[in-house]
Amino acid sequence: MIWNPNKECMPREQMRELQGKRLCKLVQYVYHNVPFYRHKMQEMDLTPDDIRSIDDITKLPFTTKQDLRDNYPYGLMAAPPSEVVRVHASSGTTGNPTIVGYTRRDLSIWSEVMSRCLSAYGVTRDDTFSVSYGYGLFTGGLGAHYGVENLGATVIPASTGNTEKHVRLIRDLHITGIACTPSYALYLAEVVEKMGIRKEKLGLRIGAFGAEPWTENMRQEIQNRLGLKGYNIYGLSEIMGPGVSYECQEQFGSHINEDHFYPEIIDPVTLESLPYGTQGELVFTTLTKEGMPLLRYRTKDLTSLIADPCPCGRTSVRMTPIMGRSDDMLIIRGINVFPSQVESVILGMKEFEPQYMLVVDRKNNLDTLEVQVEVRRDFFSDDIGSMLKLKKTLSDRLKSVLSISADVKLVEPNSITRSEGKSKRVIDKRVLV
Ligand code: ADP
Ligand code: K
Ligand code: ZN
Repeated sequence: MIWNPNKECMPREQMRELQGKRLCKLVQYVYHNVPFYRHKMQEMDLTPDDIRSIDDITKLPFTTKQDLRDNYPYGLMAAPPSEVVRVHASSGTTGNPTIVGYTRRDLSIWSEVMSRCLSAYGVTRDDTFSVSYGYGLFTGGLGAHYGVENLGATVIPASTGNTEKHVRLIRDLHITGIACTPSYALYLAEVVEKMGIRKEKLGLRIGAFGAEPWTENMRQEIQNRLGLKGYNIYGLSEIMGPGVSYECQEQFGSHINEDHFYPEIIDPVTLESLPYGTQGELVFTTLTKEGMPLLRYRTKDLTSLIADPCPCGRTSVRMTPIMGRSDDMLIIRGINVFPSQVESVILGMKEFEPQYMLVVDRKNNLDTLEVQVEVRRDFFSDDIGSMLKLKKTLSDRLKSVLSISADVKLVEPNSITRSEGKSKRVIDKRVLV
């Protein structure tokens, strides 16, 4: 059940020492290989020799998503191109997408940490595991895929889509585990029910759910309907991808693979470090990454850390479920959506007023996005044909920018509430209890 007891159950003092050693090495490495960090440290009057233990980490500069965008595509890469063997990207916004690169060693560490997660869930070499995160630039698919292989279970690279076929495969190939977003798991449950297949006939045992926030109620719902046990998996492309942290059988917080990803909690406004137990913004330093190592990367994810030892025997720090993001990003069906992306599309079309509203909901257990937009008076008409055409044009453009479909609702001029202070562009009806 514990993939690497040496690391996962390491005494705290020893872990701090290991982290300190790795941090010193990391700081030397980025100082000499990433001009961005060298300049930042020089501005702060820091040299690599000022970092002697893990406690010195608070002296180091933060890294933000904006820094990654400003250095698009490869500006923060520390390894030479000849050493980089894989590239992934985080879903882009109006600006540049975030590109991350991996060396061979990075990929093997990624598989290692993924195997730790899967073992904690109870996956063994006898399991057949379906990876139903999207394969592609997104880290979810390939990240989980190689973790399953590394553990020695059989991987079924199902990806997303074609859900009925997937359900038949689950039944026919005796698939016992599945990695996907919680939304997809619920959708899958519906399709199973529609196909008239009893969950007992499916034989699913373990679910690795993540890539978007989900609640305890959601867990119960999925478990009841699919007849499996659902475990949290957390990660982000900038740090590695899935496998940064994982739930054990206790399911009380997610264990962080802290020999590779050092966690801190800060106040997102003052940037001060916060003690264990306090809610704030999660920050990670990649202690061992070679391709694109990051110092104190601000995730914008809001959580708190638990340092007490876990009854499972692992000694690593745990993070509580993500409460939300410190910015306005929406996660719809596991895909990041920024209101500004929608805005850029709408403002790029002359037919519309710059007045819009995003209504996010959950229907039939799948996230839905409705984009309401005001048609300019001179374009508004009773001719249904022309309105339908306009609606389709906008839908298509939104789809290509957001990579998910939005339901467009054209409304009359002046029908969306104006605001006098900060505008509210999002109504999120998904109740997260
Ligand atoms: P993209 O940016 O392309 O969507 P990422 O995988 O980098 O891909 O997205 C990472 C973000 O997804 C995290 O910062 C977090 O906000 C969210 N996330 C991932 N896993 C979880 C989880 N288990 N619970 C809540 N949020 C999660
Ligand atoms: K290469
Ligand atoms: Zn535990």
